[in-house]
Amino acid sequence: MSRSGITVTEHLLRQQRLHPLASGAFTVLLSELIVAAKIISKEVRKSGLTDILGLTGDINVQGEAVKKLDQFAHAVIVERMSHLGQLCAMVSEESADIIEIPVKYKRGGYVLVFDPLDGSSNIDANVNIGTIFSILKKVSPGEQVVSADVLQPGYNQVAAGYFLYGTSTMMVYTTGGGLNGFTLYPAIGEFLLSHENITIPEKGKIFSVNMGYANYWDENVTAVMDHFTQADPEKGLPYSLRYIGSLVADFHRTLLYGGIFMYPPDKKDPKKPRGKLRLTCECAPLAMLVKEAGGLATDGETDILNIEPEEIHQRVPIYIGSREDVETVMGILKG
Ligand code: AHM
Ligand code: MG
Repeated sequence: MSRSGITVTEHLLRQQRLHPLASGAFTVLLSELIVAAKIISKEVRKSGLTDILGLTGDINVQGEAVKKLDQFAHAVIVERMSHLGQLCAMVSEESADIIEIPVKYKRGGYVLVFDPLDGSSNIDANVNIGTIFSILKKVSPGEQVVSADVLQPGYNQVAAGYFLYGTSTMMVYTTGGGLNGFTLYPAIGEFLLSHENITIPEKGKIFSVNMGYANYWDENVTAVMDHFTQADPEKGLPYSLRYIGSLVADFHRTLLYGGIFMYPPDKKDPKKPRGKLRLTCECAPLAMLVKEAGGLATDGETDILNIEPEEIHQRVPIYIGSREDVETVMGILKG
């Protein structure tokens, strides 16, 4: 039993005690990730005041402009997590290749997959951004890291979550036994339990999608949006449209208020025919969270958690949120 206001460390230790064989390695890993997020949060908070804001002039592996804070967040996480002894490898949205733990450090049995600063195109406008993470257990024997250790389907995740740098800094995470949210209390530097056992409403009143791409969608995707914009008050339609353009923030609102977030496939960029969002560091962790909350996530055909990744930066369409809304969309997409 939890109690509102307990620290995330106490919460992690309680979760650990529920698994008598747990070594504590996992708790150490998450605790260190929390320290990294506190450092990133502190830097994000002062971003408007320092020279750290702005473009570095570099392009990341996905061909997008990289902001300095993305690189800062990536570096903080890699540095702090490398020498812990609990990880064998990391995958970051900001790195083209798998980051193996250097041989000079002890290697452990977990893999950390993360998007260091999601929504970073919004930094200059002071809009909410966040860090998304997923934790997997190494599946191959021995010390060596093979692609199967990293390319695991979402249902293999042992934990997932995000840190949201918004009006306050929050951590939302699950290890499979429910979904809980913690808010950083800056005066004491601790995350305190503020959202216990989060559940998503069965059906919402908000849809979230980049409507600017309407002319790049297939007919079935257009039919989905026609559904949500219908004038039919008896069916609770139309839905309101909300789109921040920062996945972690759009997802957080969807989790708390209900409704659906969508990034469908579009013909805008021939290099990205399956949408923009990445399976391993964005969609799979959020799919684990929404499932814990009682919602659903699909690429239109397959549950996001059942997709076997073929490469670390693979992109997938996503429809995620309240169960009824996602089921409605799946029905429309089938035609
Ligand atoms: P990023 O990880 O490079 O910041 O890109 C992902 C972001 C998501 O946060 C957001 O949902 C999406 O890009 C918005 O894309 P678009 O501008 O195409 O709507
Ligand atoms: Mg990003």
